[in-house]
Amino acid sequence: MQAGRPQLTPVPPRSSDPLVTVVIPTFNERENLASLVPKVLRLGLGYRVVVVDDDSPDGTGEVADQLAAAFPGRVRVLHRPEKQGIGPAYVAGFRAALADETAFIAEMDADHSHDPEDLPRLVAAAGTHDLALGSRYVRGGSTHGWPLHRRLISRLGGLYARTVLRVPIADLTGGYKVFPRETLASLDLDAIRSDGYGFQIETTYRVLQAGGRVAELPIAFTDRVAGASKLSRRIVLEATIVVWRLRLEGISRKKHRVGTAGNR
Ligand SMILES: Nc1nc2c(ncn2[C@@H]2O[C@H](COP(=O)(O)OP(=O)(O)OP(=O)(O)O)[C@@H](O)[C@H]2O)c(=O)[nH]1
Ligand SMILES: [Mg+2]
Repeated sequence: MQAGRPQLTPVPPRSSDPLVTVVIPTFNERENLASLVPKVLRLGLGYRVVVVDDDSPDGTGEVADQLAAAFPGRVRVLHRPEKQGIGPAYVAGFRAALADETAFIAEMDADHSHDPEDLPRLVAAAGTHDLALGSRYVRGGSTHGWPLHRRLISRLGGLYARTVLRVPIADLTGGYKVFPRETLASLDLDAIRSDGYGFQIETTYRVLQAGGRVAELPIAFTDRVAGASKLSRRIVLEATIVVWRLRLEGISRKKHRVGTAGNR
């Protein structure tokens, strides 16, 4: 494991550092997590990580514990007893993040598809909006390394969700987001039951429904570095149903205010 040199004394962040808690759900991401977490922590002393591991058979949970020991006070690990899906993992991680002092809560995949270097830009946008999305499908955004069928599922899924929900968001299914604390605290996390893509659609949609301003910033998304995909037919099917549940809840009637933060 390359968890970096242990920091013996936790260093309190300077008041100028924004406190950002990055929630990373993991299932069999041993190799990826060991190299990702130090990259996130290097962004600044205000950055913290919460890993939510669902008892990964490959020992990701132990790697996460080693990272927590190597970076005391900056890495927390939630161990859940079994694979329960990315949606419930995020909800558990969000609750843990909100229980601590933090100004922003970020979510990102463990597999290096999301570049930590984009985080400060997303955090800056979240400072002036109610949610900042890392977007593959706005000008300047891109996807690398995905085969045609993955690109099609993603593109068509996004188009479908956007059309049914009538929201002007180019990347509704992406999982790289930064919430200001107040936004996340105001969401009824108990009410969010969806998983996978559905979870990403639902959280963004609920922010819009509450009148929140959402910024979409371009990111370069890269196919996972190591490990296997957890995308399944069930996750795609669930998302197609979630979109209609949200629409039929009648919550699409409110006015949306959407801002773009552009390339900052
Ligand atoms: N805790 C937890 N994490 C999960 C679960 N399913 C997926 N994840 C994690 O959620 C993140 C996104 O999952 P991915 O498998 O990368 O899904 P994807 O990005 O749609 O697909 P690929 O990148 O092609 O594999 C990764 O960090 C996974 O390890 C789960 O059931 N529980
Ligand atoms: Mg991935």
